[in-house]
Amino acid sequence: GHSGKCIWFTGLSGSGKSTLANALDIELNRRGYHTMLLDGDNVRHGLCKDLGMSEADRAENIRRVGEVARLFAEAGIIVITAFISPFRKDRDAVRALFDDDAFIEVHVDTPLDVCEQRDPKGLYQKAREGKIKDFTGIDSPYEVPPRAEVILKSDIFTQQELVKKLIKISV
Ligand code: GGZ
Repeated sequence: GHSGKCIWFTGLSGSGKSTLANALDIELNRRGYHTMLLDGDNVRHGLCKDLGMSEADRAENIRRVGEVARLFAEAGIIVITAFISPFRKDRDAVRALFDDDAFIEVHVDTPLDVCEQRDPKGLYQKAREGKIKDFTGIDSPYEVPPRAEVILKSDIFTQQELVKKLIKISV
């Protein structure tokens, strides 16, 4: 299909990826586009429930999500994904599955200290206490995307402003 593409959100836990991906999904549906939203909530309990948070397991998580995204994009659907996807090589491998104009990398660029202050699930606190290991930004790296098509500053702009920017680049 022509309009199928993948809008790939990446960013730290608590950066606002899921919230923005959700808001974009709703707005695209409102405008009549067929979309599919993939995030940890619907993927890590099913398709990827055998995977943990090691570097190798994250790579496999992202690989599977990328392949699913490609299948649905080929069917003409706008696929929106929201995963930390902290490793550049994993994101670039997904990018390579798509035509140049069919993969849009969106970096939700919220500073670590802001994410940690939000700490909506108390995970940063647990990571600081050593109760969660390999936590992104604490004891596992986040590799900033050097060439993201979109960079969103969720600590500076409103959700409405950011969704407007996303719509412009999505359709
Ligand atoms: C980072 C973790 C971890 C570790 C559990 N590091 O903010 P959340 O809670 O709701 O989303 C995060 C989610 C990360 O899953 P992803 O599939 O997005 O990760 S990746 O793309 O790297 O494969 C977080 C929670 O799971 N979580 N343990 N160690 N986030």
